[in-house]
Amino acid sequence: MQFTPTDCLLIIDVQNDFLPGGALAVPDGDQVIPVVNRLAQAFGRVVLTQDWHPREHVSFAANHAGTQPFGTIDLPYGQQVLWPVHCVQHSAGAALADNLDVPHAQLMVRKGYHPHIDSYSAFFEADRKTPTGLLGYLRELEIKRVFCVGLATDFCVAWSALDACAAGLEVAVIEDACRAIDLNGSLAQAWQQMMDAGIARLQSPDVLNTLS
Ligand code: VGL
Ligand code: ZN
Repeated sequence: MQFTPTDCLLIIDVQNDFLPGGALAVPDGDQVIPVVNRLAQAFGRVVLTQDWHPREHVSFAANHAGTQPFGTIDLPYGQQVLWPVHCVQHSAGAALADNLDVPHAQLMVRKGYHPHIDSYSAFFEADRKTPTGLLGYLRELEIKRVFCVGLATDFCVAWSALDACAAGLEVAVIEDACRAIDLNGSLAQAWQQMMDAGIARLQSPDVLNTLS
């Protein structure tokens, strides 16, 4: 695969709280790091996202009396999964993984900072209307193709990939550079939605071995 200046690697939420031992640990989440580092070397354009919640965030079970993490509640914008407190602004858990090695990343998009709306997607908050600004950035730089990697496959990666696709970008998800939470079948459902949307499901060796 030939990378061009119109390609972008989008590295989603590779943050301490999503790694083993973190507040919302994704199983084997740390295993994406060497894969992401290797992939990143092949891209000139790299964008990072950072889940970045205020302590009073609506997605935290701890902020809704009588609820438990991994349950759901209905909010004005739809159903919201309740999570353990995670990625609190300025906390160590919100920091990017120490061994993530992408010095050439140009932009970091923070998301989920509004107290009353979650934002799995790097493009739009959970109301599906409020933009983060990432689409405008990519459009101004004439990016045509986005490769999504990171955590978690079935939440922030899938929602970002689906929004990028709906915005008219060509989208691939590099499966072995992602790990999933897999809550009540969410991983299979996410792949089904991504396949239906025409998103490419790639493996990192396919991507890297074909580099010139
Ligand atoms: C994520 C749940 C809550 C993710 C973020 O990065 O996939 N999942 N916040
Ligand atoms: Zn979150």
